Amino acid sequence: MWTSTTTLPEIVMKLRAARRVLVLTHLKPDGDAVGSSIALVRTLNQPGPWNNGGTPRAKAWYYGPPPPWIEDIAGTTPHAVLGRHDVPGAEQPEEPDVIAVLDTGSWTQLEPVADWLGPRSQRAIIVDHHAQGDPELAPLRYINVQSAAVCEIVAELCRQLLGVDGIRDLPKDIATPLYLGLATDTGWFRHSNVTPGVMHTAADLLAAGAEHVRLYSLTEQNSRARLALIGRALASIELHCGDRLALMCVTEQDFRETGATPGDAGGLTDFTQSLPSVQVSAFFSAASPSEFGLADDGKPVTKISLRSKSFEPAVDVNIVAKALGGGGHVRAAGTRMQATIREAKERIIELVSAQFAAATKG
Ligand SMILES: [Mn+2]
Repeated sequence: MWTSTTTLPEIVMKLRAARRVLVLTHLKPDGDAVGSSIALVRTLNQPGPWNNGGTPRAKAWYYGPPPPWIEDIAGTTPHAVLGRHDVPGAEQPEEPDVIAVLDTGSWTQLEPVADWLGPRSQRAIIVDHHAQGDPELAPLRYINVQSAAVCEIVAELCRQLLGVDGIRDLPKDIATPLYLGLATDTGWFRHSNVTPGVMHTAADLLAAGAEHVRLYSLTEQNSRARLALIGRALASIELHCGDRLALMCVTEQDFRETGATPGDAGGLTDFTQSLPSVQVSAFFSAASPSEFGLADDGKPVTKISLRSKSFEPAVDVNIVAKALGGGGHVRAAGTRMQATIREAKERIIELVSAQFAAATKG
């Protein structure tokens, strides 16, 4: 069962007792993944009674193409960006006592380190807010699907680890990456996952000095290549299911001709949600097998991102993504298929039509 098996105070005890902690997160780390992992590493490396006066003992690993701003956020905080051919653990001969896995709990999202993590999974602790995961990945799991971002949970974890009264008392360099995760997972506080709790946490992080203006300009900038790619994507929009389903795509040719990279295709799924008739948005992007740690056997890979508006009849896009081997949340989910964009579109039309039919009946 994908449920919590532990509490934050118990995780705090384990982390405080650990001599070395490795922090892992999902492939192609986003703002929540990078923000939560950097915040936790900085917290564990803070000078304190639990780490012999401040010897750095925690480190984060990233894999899959990282966002262009990763070094600006991570700075000198111990971290490694593993390349496709890097062997996990080669540069870290000392074994971690605890492996903290943040913002995911599924083997497919940890593909590049799965072989390394497998025999060490008894030492892993998952902190996640996703609706699905692989329970056998770690015996200790703290999962809260109500949390808008894993950074919302990790903010409280950092508070308890440092033993401060409130989130507003966290050091500025810990508050800033936490704010990044909260902001990006809520679409800068616009999505349906925004709650009073999210705003309270955001306010506390701002009070702690989170550099929100720097974060926004750092992560929300467009390059000319990305704007050209957005132009291609907008030109590709198709409507189905009585204008309730919007499809948008970027092909391998679009990437080549605009000079855009896979990282430039982020956040495009939200564009078609601005059409009043649209309830479900699907975005298809040509991907290289290596992006997902797959062998390149010449088969095309299509990445699919799904969004659903919350008005009735509500469509659960997590069910759609799950049917294709992916997952996520009710309103935002994703998957990948070894298929052409055309084939992937057909499957999505089929699955979303079935969801509309079910929603109307129910
Ligand atoms: Mn997240």
